[in-house]
Amino acid sequence: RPNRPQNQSGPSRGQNPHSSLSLSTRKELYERDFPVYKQPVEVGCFSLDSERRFFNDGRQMRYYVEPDRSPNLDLRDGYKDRFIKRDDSVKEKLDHMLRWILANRSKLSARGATASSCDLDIDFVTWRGHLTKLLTAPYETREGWQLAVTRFRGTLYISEVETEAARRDQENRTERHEEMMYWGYKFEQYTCADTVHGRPDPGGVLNTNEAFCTVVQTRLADHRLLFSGEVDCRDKDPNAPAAPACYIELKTSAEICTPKQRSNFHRFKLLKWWAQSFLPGVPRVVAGFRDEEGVVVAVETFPISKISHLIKNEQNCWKPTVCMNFCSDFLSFVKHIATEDNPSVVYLLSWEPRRDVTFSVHRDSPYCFLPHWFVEEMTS
Ligand code: 0WD
Ligand code: CA
Repeated sequence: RPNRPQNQSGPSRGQNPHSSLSLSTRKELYERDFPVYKQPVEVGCFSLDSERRFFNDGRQMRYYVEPDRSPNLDLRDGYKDRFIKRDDSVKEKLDHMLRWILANRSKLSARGATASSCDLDIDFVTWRGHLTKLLTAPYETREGWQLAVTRFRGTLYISEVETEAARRDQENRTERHEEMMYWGYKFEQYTCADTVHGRPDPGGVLNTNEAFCTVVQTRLADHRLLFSGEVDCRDKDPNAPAAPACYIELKTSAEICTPKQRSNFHRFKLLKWWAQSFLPGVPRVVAGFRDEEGVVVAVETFPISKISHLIKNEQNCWKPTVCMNFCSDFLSFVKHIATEDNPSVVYLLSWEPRRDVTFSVHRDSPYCFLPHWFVEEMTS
């Protein structure tokens, strides 16, 4: 099937929005009622240890410990001598999620534990981070993306492919930028304990191989979704609500000193924070505001449900409904084009800012991402 992008800009009311071979990201097209988004339900979790080994349990879960009022946390501490960085040249694709699916298959199939080999009761499997990119696309002006899609036994699997531009950026990172990427993890170390009554250990070695991920199930319009996202920590109060409502997302951001900085924070950063946590139903973000030297000088909690009110005073600001409607229409577009059920076929959806989403089809190519161990076990 040819990749034949059209100039036509769909979707719009009153016509089939997915009749063309491309999809517009223009925000005006998605300003309609908020689509149905079911409360995400945690169906499981998994952990990756200091050597990036998978465990089908919550052993890497951490507990939030609130820092002092005027904290003065030095985020540069330990960068040179107590930091083990995950090898990001290893592309893990969906592998950890697929392992989780195999270990928990009976929870997911329509017939439950009675049939181990039947199909999953799910339309889409992906990482939360990929969905975040879809939600923010109508407002993104800098970075494009490529998403590989494979239909296998009725379920559509979505896995990101690194763009050329992203690979170049990664190779050309400055030493300052490398160090600033460490700051976010360091803030986690200052605010998270390994046990419910424990204390954070800022003197320990920081290892970014370690991760705790939640797996949630939900529905967006008529799309049944299963996705996983990394969770920083949880509320340690024994009376806290069940997951995902007890989870807390941690962020660092430059301190805000001018009205211009505040406006940019609302228009760009809060969009990303909202999209990332709204998807899995994580109710709050705890932000550490740091100075130019990497010292956290203030800590503030942002309830996700209040973010859309906070931004209402900004001129031509982002709207949650546009994000969700675009995502929903994107998933409909994927269902429409990715028709061949075959683990060795990849539909590659590509997008650059100010362009439409287009696609190409690849058979037995390096884009294939469903591993043999997954295909075989799902088929047997
Ligand atoms: O392209 C990706 N996002 C991939 C992610 C490709 C292959 C694997 N992964 C997995 C890893 O297993 C990781 O544990 O990503 C998991 C996190 O997935 P996510 O929650 O869907 O990703 P996202 O929402 O983009 O990021 C959440 C956190 C980040 O925290 P901040 O506060 O900076 O948003 O996960 C970390 C990062 O700390 N993170 C990653 N960790 C490992 N590999 C990656 C990555 N590629 N991207 C972000
Ligand atoms: Ca975080």
